[in-house]
Amino acid sequence: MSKTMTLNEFILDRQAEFPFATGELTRILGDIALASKIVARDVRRAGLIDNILGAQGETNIQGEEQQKLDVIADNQFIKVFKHGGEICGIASEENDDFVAFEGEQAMNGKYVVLFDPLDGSSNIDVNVSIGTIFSIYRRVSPVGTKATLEDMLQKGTEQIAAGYVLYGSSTMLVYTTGCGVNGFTLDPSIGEFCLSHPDMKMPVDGRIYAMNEGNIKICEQGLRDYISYCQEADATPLHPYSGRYIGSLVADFHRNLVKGGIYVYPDTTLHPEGKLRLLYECNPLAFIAEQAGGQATTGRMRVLEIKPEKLHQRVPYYTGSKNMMDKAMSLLK
Ligand code: P6P
Repeated sequence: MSKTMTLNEFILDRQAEFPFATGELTRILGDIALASKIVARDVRRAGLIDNILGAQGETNIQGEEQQKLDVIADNQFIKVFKHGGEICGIASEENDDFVAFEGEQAMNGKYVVLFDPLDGSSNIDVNVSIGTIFSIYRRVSPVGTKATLEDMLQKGTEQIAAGYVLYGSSTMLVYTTGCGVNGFTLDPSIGEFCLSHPDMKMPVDGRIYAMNEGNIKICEQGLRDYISYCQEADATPLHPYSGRYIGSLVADFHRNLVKGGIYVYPDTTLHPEGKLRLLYECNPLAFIAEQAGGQATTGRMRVLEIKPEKLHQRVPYYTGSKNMMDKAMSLLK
């Protein structure tokens, strides 16, 4: 029985892969792990704590009704980032504008974090898996000054680390620093994330497609052709594919990472730019997908190459197994 390796031990063990950090990444990922454990605790009790269930009664910049747990999770992550000493500013799905932290220690931070504190939160009240998604960049503004919007609007190729936490049947943290993808499962008995999925690779093929097919009549013909291909009974030995749509991006993405598959949220007549947000949903998962051997595009270009223009910019999103993505892109063209 090999020794259990905790997240901290793993990061220290792989420190050399992260050349310009003297413990900085350890502290940032440690902060994310701490906040995730607290959010996981609240998610596990959401049905019991009346003041958590239900909407906050406000709407965020996305025009979405904010769930109380959304706000609690957002505050929890901001708190650990603000006091961790490595982060000079953040951008979050739940905050209209980015936040440049005050104080000398924070302004000397070299990194910014962009995150969706609780993606899929409409699933909270029906007890379906939800997730946190995060993306870490080195700041481009001078150390010692306040973080700027430019720090937040960097291409996905500039990410130095990215990952997600899945609050599912177990709580998992999956991340990459550009040297592969590794997954850690929270062991509640010791309160530690332990390495459970080393060197994760997205199967090159799969037979699961994830799309809200309610949009099938308002998306482009090429995608309709691809979904028809997935549903053909004898196109290949893998056919027909299975349709699986959880309605929680992190859960759908994680299943595809483990089993192979494709997730699609296209531009439609209702969402002409797509629904998912580039900076704190699409880019971090695209980094992980590519590091695991998969792909992530807008249907027209590699997501990581997009130069962001707005904090809450939306893009059409296709991500998954290489062969499935190749087929989908060929039909979109
Ligand atoms: P729809 C959740 O709001 C989310 O951002 C993703 O987690 C999820 O995949 C998608 O939107 C669901 O959107 O329009 O299918 O309900």
